[in-house]
Amino acid sequence: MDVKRYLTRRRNKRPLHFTLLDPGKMSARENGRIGLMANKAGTDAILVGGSTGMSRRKVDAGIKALKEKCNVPIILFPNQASNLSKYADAIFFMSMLNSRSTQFLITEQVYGAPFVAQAGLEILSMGYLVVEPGMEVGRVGRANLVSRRSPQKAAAYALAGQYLGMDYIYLEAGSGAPLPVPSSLIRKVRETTTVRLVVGGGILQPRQAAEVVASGADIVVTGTLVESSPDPRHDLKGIIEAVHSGRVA
Ligand code: 1GP
Repeated sequence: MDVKRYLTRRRNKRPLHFTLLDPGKMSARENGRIGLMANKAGTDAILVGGSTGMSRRKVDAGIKALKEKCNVPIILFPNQASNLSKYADAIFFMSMLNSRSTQFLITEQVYGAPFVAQAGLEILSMGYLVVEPGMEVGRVGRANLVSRRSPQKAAAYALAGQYLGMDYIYLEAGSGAPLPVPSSLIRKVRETTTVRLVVGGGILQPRQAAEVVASGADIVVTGTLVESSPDPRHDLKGIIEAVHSGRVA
């Protein structure tokens, strides 16, 4: 599967929704079950990643279960080199642009690159930018968080990522954030760059997803929603419709 081509073709029609699943938090079977539900609800791709309780064995098993059940691309969204899997369709090969630690800027990437080459994983290059409050990923990644009131700073980071050759920029508020990345910040990054813009963290309502898209996001990511909602199928459908149509049904 040529994932980049698939995503470009789909994005040319409408904004995209990705579902983030964490094999560190659930069994492979559960991964497959939720992936199938998200696939049926219309999600455009599944990201596999997480920051705690991960191992290559768990990621391999989770991805195999997803590949059995789903027909959308399964894309690695890794937190470290030791959790990569050859079974994915592609990898967001990413650097945390605002980390204070060389580990997340380049060291994990150096460890992971030979594995990625040997596995023949398709590369989607990404600059990852953590915005306040940043949650667990901001803490673990030792991020110099971008203030919610600093659209200029976010745009400068994103432009630097673009100039370094990154095709995607991910604006991340952190999984479980009380509020998504603010519209003013998304808009400024959109106006300043030509990258594919991914936005995630704290998106639980269709209204929030529609606003993120209206501000200029190409791709909206939700994770927590499927884990926390009492009716995930219904809630996910609402979010996906809002992303695809750009408005709340
Ligand atoms: C985390 O942006 C993603 O990397 C998803 O965040 O879990 O808050 O949806 P949520």
